[in-house]
This record gives sequence, structure tokens and C-alpha cells, in this order.
Amino acid sequence: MLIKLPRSSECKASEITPEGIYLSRRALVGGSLAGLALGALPRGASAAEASRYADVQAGSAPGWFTDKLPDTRWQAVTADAEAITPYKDATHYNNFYEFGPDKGDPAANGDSLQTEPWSIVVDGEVAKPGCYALEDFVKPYQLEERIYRLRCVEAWSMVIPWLGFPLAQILKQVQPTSKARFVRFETLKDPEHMPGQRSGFALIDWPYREGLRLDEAMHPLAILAVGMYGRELPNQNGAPLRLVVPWKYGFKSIKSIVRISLVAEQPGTTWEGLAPDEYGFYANVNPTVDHPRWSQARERRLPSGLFSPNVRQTQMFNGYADEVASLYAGLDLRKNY
Ligand SMILES: Nc1nc2c(c(=O)[nH]1)N[C@H]1C(S)=C(S)[C@@H](COP(=O)(O)O)O[C@H]1N2
Ligand SMILES: [Mo]
Repeated sequence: MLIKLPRSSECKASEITPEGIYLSRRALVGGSLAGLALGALPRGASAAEASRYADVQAGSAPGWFTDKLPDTRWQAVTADAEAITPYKDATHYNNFYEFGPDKGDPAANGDSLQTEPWSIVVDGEVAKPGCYALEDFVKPYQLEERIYRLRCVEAWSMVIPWLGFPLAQILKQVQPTSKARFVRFETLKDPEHMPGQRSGFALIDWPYREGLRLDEAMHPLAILAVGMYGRELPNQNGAPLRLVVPWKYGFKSIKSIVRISLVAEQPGTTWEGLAPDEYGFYANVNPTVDHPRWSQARERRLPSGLFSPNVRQTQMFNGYADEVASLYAGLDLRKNY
């Protein structure tokens, strides 16, 4: 069945799920992150926390974001002693093909993305489908700072302090039916404001799509992010809402999401569709399964210059094996790459 894909501007005022109804559906869930470095910082230490990142360019945060920030659980998950990537690198070395193929294109062209108003459709195999204004969609959730490694399939990596909340919280709220086995995500399609969607360069069948198995999506490490480095997400990093799945290659962490669908069958995804021999549905970080054209055993931790290479061993599941390996018990990771 072909379903028309709504753009944020196509989620009409009359279709927006009223906030009151949404909030009354609230069913918050906790998740276990045993074994991870859990921060001991008290809640509310915000101003100082948000400003602990040097050289962060001030944005123009929407009201819903500034309202939530003081209640953030800072350093809810940390990356042990690993240094956080400088803000400049995290925001000027990006993959976001909607804005062009080069690493500098998303920063150069991202300003044209219109992130307000923004709405999100939740549909498919759920008891409570809806079309939400972003501010209502995120309102029930406390922001948490999650400092995660990000490993791109191209063999570079960063450490990024995200601000977001577990994807599981939203999923529980919309109540997946017994048929729901996968979650499918879709980025905005808006060629007028996304120059990469106007050029045929990438051969991508827009919009960009990603997916997770439902149990992966429910894992407490999988988050929806609305910010990073103590501020709202810059456009080049996927404003206003993106997925972050730290144990998978970066292409799974889809940016600028407008639609989340619960589905029965494994959904087609953008990179798997383009080159199925090179990019699989699972895309778990795995140093023992090489890309057909390069090794995945090592990675360049950015910033990494020609004369100061910062090369390190890639870790199984990007260092999150203790938390996520059980999701894949009995699965042949060589076949299901
Ligand atoms: N919509 C969309 N999401 C995307 C991409 C993209 O091109 N389009 N690139 C992916 C890839 S390959 C990576 S490595 C990460 C990069 O995230 P960052 O720029 O915030 O570091 O975004 C992912 N999400
Ligand atoms: Mo990537």
C-alpha cells in the first residue's frame, strides 16, 4: 500500500493531535543501563553544565527547548575517559546528503532548512497514531545528556554529547500493536530547502529512510535527540529531531525526522537499497566484518590530521557490547551485517 508522505507543512492544523490527549496517554518507562558510566550530577545544574563546552556557537533555540533545558539530567551516560570531539568538528564534518555530498556541505547549506513549525506523524501498527507538533511531541520527556561514540561506516568517529530521551518512551506511549515488529523512520522531503534533493548526485530515492527492529528501538541506549553540546541541534546535525543509535554505523542515525511508522515487515532503508552488498539493515559496528572496499578494524577519531593521525581500534558494537550483544544472540552477524 502506498501511503502519501506528509511533509511537516502538510500536517494540517486540523490533523494535529491535541496536546491534552497526547499528555494523558503518558506512560513513561524506565530502562536499565547497568554497566554504563552513569553520571552522578544532580539535576538542575544547567547553566554551568550547558556552558562547559568551549567554542559552542550560540543558536536561536526554540522556546520549548529553552524551557526543557534546566531540567536536563546532565551526563546521564558518559563515554568514560574519552575526549569529546570539538564542537567545530562535529558541526563541520557531516554526512547529510540532503544538503550535498561533501563533508562541508551540510554546514554551508543547512541554514535553508525550515525547522519551525515542525510536525511528526506516528502511524502504522500502533493503537494511538497521531500527527504532533514537535513541541507537544517532546513535552512529556526529560532531556538527558548522552555522551556517545559515533562511528561512521566510512571509518571515522567522534564523541558527541547529545541531548535527548529514550526512543522507547515515545514508542510505549503510542502503544505498538501485536503486529508491530519494526520501526521505520523518514526524513523530511523538501527539495525547495534541501539542495541535495534537487540534484541527482546521490541517486537517493528521497526521502532518506531508516529502520530498526522493535526490540532494538526499545533498547534504552537508542535515543531521539533534539540537542547537542548543551544547545539545540544545529541543522547540519539533523535538527530538530534525529535518531541516535550508538552501537550501529552512523547512517542508521537518521536526521530531521518527520515520520515514525510501526510496521510488521522489515522496512527498506536508504543505504541498503542503494548498495545491499555494502550496507546491511543491521549495520552494527563490527571490527571483524569488513566493508567490501575497506577494513572496519580501525577508525580515525576526529580531529585527525595527516600529520597527527588519531587512529584507534574499532570496538565490537562500538563499545556497547555489554549492553546490546544479547539483542543478537543466535544471529549470524557475518550474514546480517
Ligand atoms: N537524513 C539523513 N540522515 C543521515 C544522513 C543523511 O545523509 N541523511 N547521514 C548519516 C550518516 S552516514 C552519518 S555518519 C550521520 C552523521 O551525523 P552527524 O553529522 O551529526 O555527525 O548521520 C546519518 N544520518
Ligand atoms: Mo556515516
